[in-house]
Amino acid sequence: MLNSIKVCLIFLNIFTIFASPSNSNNNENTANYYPFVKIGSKHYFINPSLKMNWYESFDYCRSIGGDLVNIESLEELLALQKYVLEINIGSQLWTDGNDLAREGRYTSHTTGRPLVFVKWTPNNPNNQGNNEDCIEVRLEGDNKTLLMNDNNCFNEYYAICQYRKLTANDGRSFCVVLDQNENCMLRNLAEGFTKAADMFKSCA
Ligand SMILES: [Ca+2]
Ligand SMILES: [Ca+2]
Repeated sequence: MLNSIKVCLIFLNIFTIFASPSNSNNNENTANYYPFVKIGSKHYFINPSLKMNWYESFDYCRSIGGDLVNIESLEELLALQKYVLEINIGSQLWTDGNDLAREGRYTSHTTGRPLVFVKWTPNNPNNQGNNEDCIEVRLEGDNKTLLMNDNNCFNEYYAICQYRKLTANDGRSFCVVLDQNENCMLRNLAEGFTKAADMFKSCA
């Protein structure tokens, strides 16, 4: 069992090595983010042909390499507002915010932490019918302002997915588990893969 865990960690660590800043030039290529598009400082994807309940939306975003959006600032909300207006989707859209675990305590399902930013529609969140635990964003008023509202998690809306990036913390967490020899072995293995990839390139 321990060996299986180590093998998993080894492959995850190899992935981290290849996804390190030394390869960042490729990662900046927009094509690598497909179908996500850059809006402000993040990459997002909204499927205009798919409305889902909140749980399905969360699974859907995970299945394409993302998470339901965790809106962290007014700048991010305004950038999304501009994009939603541009694509003229004109409806309600799910975010990852919810108070499913404890009524009135709104957390990000992506980070597991309290929301760092909220901008509610008037008189919300109101947990209407004691049955509103998931946060949508919707265009409100003549000014078409994107604002948040708690709503029934089983309502079907579009999902705003955000691209999920490995962070430096992900790399560190694996290194803590592996000892120095194993990390050296991984580095050698990664270098071996790089050399093999170069060899195949020269064949082409
Ligand atoms: Ca609630
Ligand atoms: Ca509400």
